[in-house]
Amino acid sequence: MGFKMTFRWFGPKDDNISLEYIRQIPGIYGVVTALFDIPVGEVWPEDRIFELKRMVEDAGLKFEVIESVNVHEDIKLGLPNRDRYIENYKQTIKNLAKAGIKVICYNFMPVFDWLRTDLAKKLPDGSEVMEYNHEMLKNLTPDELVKSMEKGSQGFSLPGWESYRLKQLQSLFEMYKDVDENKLLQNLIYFLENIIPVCEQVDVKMAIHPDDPPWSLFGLPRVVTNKENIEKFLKAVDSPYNGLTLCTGSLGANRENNIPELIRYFGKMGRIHFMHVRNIKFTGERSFYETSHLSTDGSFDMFEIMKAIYDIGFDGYLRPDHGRMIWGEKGRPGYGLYDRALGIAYLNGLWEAIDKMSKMK
Ligand SMILES: [Mn+2]
Repeated sequence: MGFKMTFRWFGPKDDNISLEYIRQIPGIYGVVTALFDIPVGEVWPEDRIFELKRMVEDAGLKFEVIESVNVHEDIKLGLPNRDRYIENYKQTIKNLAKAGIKVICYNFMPVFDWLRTDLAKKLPDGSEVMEYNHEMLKNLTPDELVKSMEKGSQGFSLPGWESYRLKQLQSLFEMYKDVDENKLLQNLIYFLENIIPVCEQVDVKMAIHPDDPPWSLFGLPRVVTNKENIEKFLKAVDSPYNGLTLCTGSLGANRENNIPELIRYFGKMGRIHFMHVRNIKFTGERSFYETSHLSTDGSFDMFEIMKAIYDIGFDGYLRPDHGRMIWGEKGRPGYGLYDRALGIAYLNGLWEAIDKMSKMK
């Protein structure tokens, strides 16, 4: 028993970290990756998936999790066009299944994916971290936010921040005027009702990523935010294939979300297929920066989080999430090699201790 440790990799063209380096991280099982150049809504071609699979497997790593297959905005908006995009999504699921993919991570966030107000906040020790300052965000327009994210990206593409989509910002906001939280939830359920039977057929589990941060921004609705909301769409399409990516840093940004409790709750339902584990340090009611993974550096008790993952008998996939930039590394904000590798060593250490202590009793 035990989980499978993975590492997010952005592919041969857009990641400065090589698969050879990733393979040298102690305890690594595989990478989670994607075809980042396929426009959202299009079918992922089989030959491209197999090409990626070969590359990963030739490096001695497993290729079993995709993060992410993004959902077309028309599906989230519930536009008549959505059925065409859902058909494409189903075909992508089938193509991924043929290549041995077991879990697909995705999200259902309108317009913006994850967001931060500073992608390189300098800490006293010289390391750089990503920060979310709620007061600062309230004073930004959506356009200003996009500009600041692009400026901080160090020239790397940021996952979920595709420029073609952000060019249509005005019209997207216009279209979301009639979509409230309940409508968005209904659109998510419609999507799941359509794709989950395919997932059951081909044995691919869907794992929705929580909204980051887990509250409404710029008046846009958000639904993957807390226990009650998550339970609604898990129960509405009641299949083990309709599951979660439980991201501790995203859900935990809302202080009312008790992460170890949520892990136990949804874990016992058999609905957690993928774990993102990271720590954050609160600087205000809704403000925080992303620390190293260590409990004493942040606001979460990482021992309690790993203990909950252990206690539910988790045998799915897990990865460290955003790390700091340290040791002079230049790279995609949140996705450097060094600090995420340190995170893995630490999480593996906690796990070994928990495992051995539990067996001593
Ligand atoms: Mn995450």
